[in-house]
Amino acid sequence: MWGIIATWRMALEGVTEAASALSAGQPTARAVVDAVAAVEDFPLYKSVGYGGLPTENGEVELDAAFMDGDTLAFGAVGNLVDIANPVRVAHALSRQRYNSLLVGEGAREWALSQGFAEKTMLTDRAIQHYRKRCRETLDKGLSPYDGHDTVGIIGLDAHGSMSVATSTSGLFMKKRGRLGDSPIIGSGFYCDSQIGAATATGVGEDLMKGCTSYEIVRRMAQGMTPQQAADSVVFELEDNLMSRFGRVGDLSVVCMNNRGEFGAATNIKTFTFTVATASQPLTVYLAERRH
Ligand code: SD4
Repeated sequence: MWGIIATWRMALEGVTEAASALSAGQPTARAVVDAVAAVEDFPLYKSVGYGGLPTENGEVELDAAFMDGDTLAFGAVGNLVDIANPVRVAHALSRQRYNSLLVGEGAREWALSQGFAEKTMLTDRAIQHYRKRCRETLDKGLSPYDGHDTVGIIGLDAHGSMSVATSTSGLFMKKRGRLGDSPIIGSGFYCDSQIGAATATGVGEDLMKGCTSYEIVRRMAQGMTPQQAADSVVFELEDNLMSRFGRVGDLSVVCMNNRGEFGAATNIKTFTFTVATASQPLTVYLAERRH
């Protein structure tokens, strides 16, 4: 069995390539990292990699992670500025024994020392979009933190190995130095080849409160199906935060177990995700709020 699942439709092109690599028996790490890097490279996605929206002070600070489900090794970067593919830096860090999570200038220095390419990640289009959204947010009284599109991809290869990777420019209007869940192990991603993997997208400040991805994997280990684990974690977290604070941000997750069974849950109206497995062709699904 092999399988791949990704948040959002934007991952479609990368996932298509990854699915053919996995079906040809290629290892999961490469398939997943290449698929996330394809999303990072695409200039029209405003929430990931090149063309991502800047922080308040005009820099594109990117977060990314990679986790190997065989060894539980992970690597992650936060607030990385002007390096072409944060997910590749995260993957390289997962091979180090220490310094698994590097942020800011230190992450950039390490990436450069390893030969990763510098690239100006801020585009004119992103600047214009940022300004337009700021105006709309003020004019319409919207919350600046609404809307989300982090890419998270889980792969299962024909040898039974699993991995997960994430990449994001974080929340719109975030402050300089702000980290969300995407580079935080257990929150934005978790992967154990003996069980399964999960990844999240939405308001990191809330996803982190539930250690969301770890909790989904833990529930799969206890015998829940991926769908049961995804639904129960998202809606229990939502109820918990609503009862304590009276508000909750967007929470969306996808997960897969090591048999290629998958699940997805969201507390927003609709959330798209993409799946392909040995037993089903590439499909874009629309998850709906079910609570
Ligand atoms: C974060 N979870 O930084 C990410 C945001 C997200 O598209 O999903 N953005 O909190």
